Amino acid sequence: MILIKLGGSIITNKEKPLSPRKKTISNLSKSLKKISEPIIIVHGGGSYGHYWSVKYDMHTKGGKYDPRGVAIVKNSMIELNKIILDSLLQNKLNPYCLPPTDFMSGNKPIIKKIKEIEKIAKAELIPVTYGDALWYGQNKTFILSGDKIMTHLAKILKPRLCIFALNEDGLYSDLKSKKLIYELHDEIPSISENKMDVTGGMTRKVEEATKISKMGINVFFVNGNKPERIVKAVKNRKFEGTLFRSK
Ligand code: IP8
Repeated sequence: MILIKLGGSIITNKEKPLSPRKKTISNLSKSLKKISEPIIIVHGGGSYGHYWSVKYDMHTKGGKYDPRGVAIVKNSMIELNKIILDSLLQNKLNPYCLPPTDFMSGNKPIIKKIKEIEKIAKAELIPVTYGDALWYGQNKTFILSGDKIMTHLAKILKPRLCIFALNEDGLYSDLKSKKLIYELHDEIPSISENKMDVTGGMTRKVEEATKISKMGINVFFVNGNKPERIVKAVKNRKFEGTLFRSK
């Protein structure tokens, strides 16, 4: 089984509020169609969820947020999720919409529910979930990042490979020359940040990837604009991106 995170920066234009990159999403769907193994998709918030989270001053640490903000963030994620589902359907894939409230209780994963997701994926359906604003009791809400969801799912489901599709070729050892790091073991590379990201952007992604690789699972950062690279990686032909090789 393969876990794939479609980053917000690849499925939306992060510079422009509420702007899906429909052509890119469709190209990604077409490539995913070429994968014969069960897959689970997680997607980020991009210029939907993050845009509204910033507007309403909501952050991952959680708190008593403006209910209007919570409602709008959740609604915007459903909108973005629908765009992804529509694209998968149009490309003859069978997505199974799975809001994170289906398998999270506050900030805790529900193990039994997550185990069920594997069965859905093995039944030729593609579970599709996403980062979201989640209630966690006592009037508090937090923003659950899709990156964090990847770690929760990886820990319980032990996929063969975790893929993060980004708007970059991978991680760079030097941001100026954009020299790509092909393989990482323990070292943490230097990272550039995007201000529209309430869940910690690339730093968070690298943190989660490191946690997952320590579980004995390979993690691959790849350019989502070149979706054929995802297919090649899944088929073990070539890793054109950054591979966090597990121990
Ligand atoms: O883009 C965050 O998910 P991420 C989703 O995967 C929201 O960090 C609601 C901002």
